[in-house]
Amino acid sequence: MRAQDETSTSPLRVERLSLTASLALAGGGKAPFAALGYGTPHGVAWMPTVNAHVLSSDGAMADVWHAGGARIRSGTTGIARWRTDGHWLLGAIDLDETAEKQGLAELAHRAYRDLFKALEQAGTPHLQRIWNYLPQINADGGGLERYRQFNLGRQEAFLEAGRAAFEGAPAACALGIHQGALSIRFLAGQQAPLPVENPRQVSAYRYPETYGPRSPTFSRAALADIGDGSVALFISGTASIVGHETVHHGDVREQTRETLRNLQAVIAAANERCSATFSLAGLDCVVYVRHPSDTGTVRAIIEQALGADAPMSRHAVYLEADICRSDLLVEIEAHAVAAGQLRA
Ligand code: 3EB
Repeated sequence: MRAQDETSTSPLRVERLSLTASLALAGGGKAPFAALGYGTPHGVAWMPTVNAHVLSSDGAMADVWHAGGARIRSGTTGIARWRTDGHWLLGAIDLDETAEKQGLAELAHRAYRDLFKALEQAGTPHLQRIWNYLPQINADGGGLERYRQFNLGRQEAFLEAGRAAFEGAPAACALGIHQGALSIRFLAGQQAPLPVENPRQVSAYRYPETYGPRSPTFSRAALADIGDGSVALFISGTASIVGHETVHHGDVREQTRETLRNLQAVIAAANERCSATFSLAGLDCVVYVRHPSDTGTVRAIIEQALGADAPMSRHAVYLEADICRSDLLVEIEAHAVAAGQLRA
């Protein structure tokens, strides 16, 4: 391999592990590149966590990301902390609103401004995927729902930074947590991923104004070349929305079924854009359930649809969270890796 190739490739990999198994990776004092914890302890620098109750019986879990670069650097940019191997970056922002004078729109704006600065500073300019967790997402924040305030500040920051706020926006999810900090996690790299939309849904960045003065900033999914002949599929938070409207109000069973149809549709659209073949059954997903008492019902429908032995059924992490529309009861986000290449 030529020296140039060595510096230009750094395969990215991900594995979903129990808390114990993921912490064991850090034995010998060498932490992995980075991880996203679900119900994991606070204060593990390489494993930012989500302040949400884990509803699945396996307890705390983590998606551990491995990056191929030889040297891992960590840093902070304003309120953003990050780790990079020089090719990939995983960052986190945790902003305690109670200590701030600003409203959520301003805080989201500030958080994303620092996020973009961090990407520039670390030399990994392209966002691959974002995870947003907002305390009290559906609560009113002075005449405007907090999620809608968040959308205001987020879109403004994208526009100000000259980043794609419509076509080409990164894949993302935005969930509500009961308490804690405004938490944003982000994965970035050196090449722009390929955005994917869902033909059953209006693009979220084109939602009509009835959903708020500024539209949400995300694509339905994104495909990324992650090296060594593999493609990653990042699927944004997906819910029971057809067109731009919530369907199956108050019916968690049908909302789950509609969500699975939406996931199927976005996977089919993604498969058109690459030579890899992704399937619903093979996703590593996080299932966000508004009412913990619905967990058994949601799980039963997923297992009915895919079989209890499907990797998606076995690896799913269930978290208690509010969804960004108060009429949504369930949302699923996911990632998967498969052999193949992006189509030009
Ligand atoms: C939806 O389809 C459901 O604001 O970043 C899904 C994924 C949702 C991402 C976001 C919101 C976001 O509109 C909500």
